[in-house]
Amino acid sequence: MKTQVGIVGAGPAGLMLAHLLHLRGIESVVLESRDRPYVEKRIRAGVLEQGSVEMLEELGVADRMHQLGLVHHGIELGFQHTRHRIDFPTLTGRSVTVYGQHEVVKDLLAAADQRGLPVMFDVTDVTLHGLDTDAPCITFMHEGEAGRLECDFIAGCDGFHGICRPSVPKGVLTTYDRVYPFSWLGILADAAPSQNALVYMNSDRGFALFSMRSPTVTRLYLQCRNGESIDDWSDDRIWNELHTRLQCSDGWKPNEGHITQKGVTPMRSFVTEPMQHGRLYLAGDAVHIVPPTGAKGMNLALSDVKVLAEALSRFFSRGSVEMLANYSAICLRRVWKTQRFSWWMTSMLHRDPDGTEFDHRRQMAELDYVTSSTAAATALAENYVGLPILFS
Ligand code: RFL
Ligand code: PHB
Repeated sequence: MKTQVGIVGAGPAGLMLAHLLHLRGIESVVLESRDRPYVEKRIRAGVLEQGSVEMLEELGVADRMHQLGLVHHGIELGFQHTRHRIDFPTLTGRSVTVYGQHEVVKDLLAAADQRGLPVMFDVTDVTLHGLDTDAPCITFMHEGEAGRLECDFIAGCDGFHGICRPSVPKGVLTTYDRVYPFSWLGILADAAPSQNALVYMNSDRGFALFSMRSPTVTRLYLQCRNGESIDDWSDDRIWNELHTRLQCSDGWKPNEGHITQKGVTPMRSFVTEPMQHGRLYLAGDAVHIVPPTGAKGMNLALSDVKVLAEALSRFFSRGSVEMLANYSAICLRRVWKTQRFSWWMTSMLHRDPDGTEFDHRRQMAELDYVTSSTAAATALAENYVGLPILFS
């Protein structure tokens, strides 16, 4: 098999790249290790920056998102039992859309079917070859047969646990990371959201987040200890803890409902540089991870592939290698600003188990500042709705 771009991974990054390339007349094949139902049901991110929404619109795959997505014009920051609104349109003229990542993936896959874009599921033993040459290739197993995909370029969109980043020879990449001393316990509940704004709450017992997926489904998160077992969290314990942490002096609280999904996610900040080696270009979680507090992971994955698609298009249409050579440097400017924002939100809102009363008082001062100064609130809002995607 031959194609122009071999894409490893059918997450948001890999699928979006396949569509962006198709729009530019460039062929690709996507290889995915999981089966399609698993990929379409994997519950993860929920917030789309306006730039991500515009990307889906540009691709003509935004109909379901416009129908089912919830446009949010702000978020609330809570501390000392009071919620404070950060209003995005007033501060930035932009907004975000709450729409599940698995819905985005479903929409991209449905459109790939319609447009005849090849996506192969259940592929195993994916191995990269010839990254230092002009003719790299990917070997794999599919339905019991050995496959070989010859390509001009390989896009490594296979997430944090993928094989693309580890395929780069030792000594080429440098990793910068931070592991946080806490995790998130997340639930989905069949309960109508009790208000339409997300609430990021700093409470004495740790962080809590009120979010949603639809008019009938609430998404909630609690800061918990690293290594915590989900078996130790009965539904009653989860609701009690949520009510205690989210308790507000105006009486607001989330509605309870049947918990349909729960899990624990560790938190880390992670960047590998450069984002490219030879003819392998890494994008999304394959090359950087942000803690979820800023709602940035999927959006950052999408902005990487937007840059990559443009760079590949300049190569295939006019033989220009300049943007491809600068791919990593271009992306890293936005990646590091997004890392900074996600780290900052995380540090401002969580209770550090090793923190002191000094740290706590500094956090309260920071929240007071962000919610009372237009300059500080604008800085938060412009990062949350998404910084511009840079092309140079
Ligand atoms: P993905 O989504 O991990 O997709 C990678 C794909 O590659 C496949 N794969 C392989 N395929 C072939 N061969 C191999 N050897 C392979 N190894 C792996 C995998 O099966 C998978 O299909 O990476 P991508 O595309 O870079 O997308 C990144 C996002 O998924 C991630 O950043 C977000 O989910 C992070 N995130 C959030 N991001 C946001 O923008 N907004 C949010 O509100 C938000 N909330 C979250 C989040 C992530 C969370 N968890 C569970 C980590 C909330 C949570 C709780
Ligand atoms: C979610 O709804 O899953 C969600 C929302 C905001 C975040 C993280 C996750 O910051």
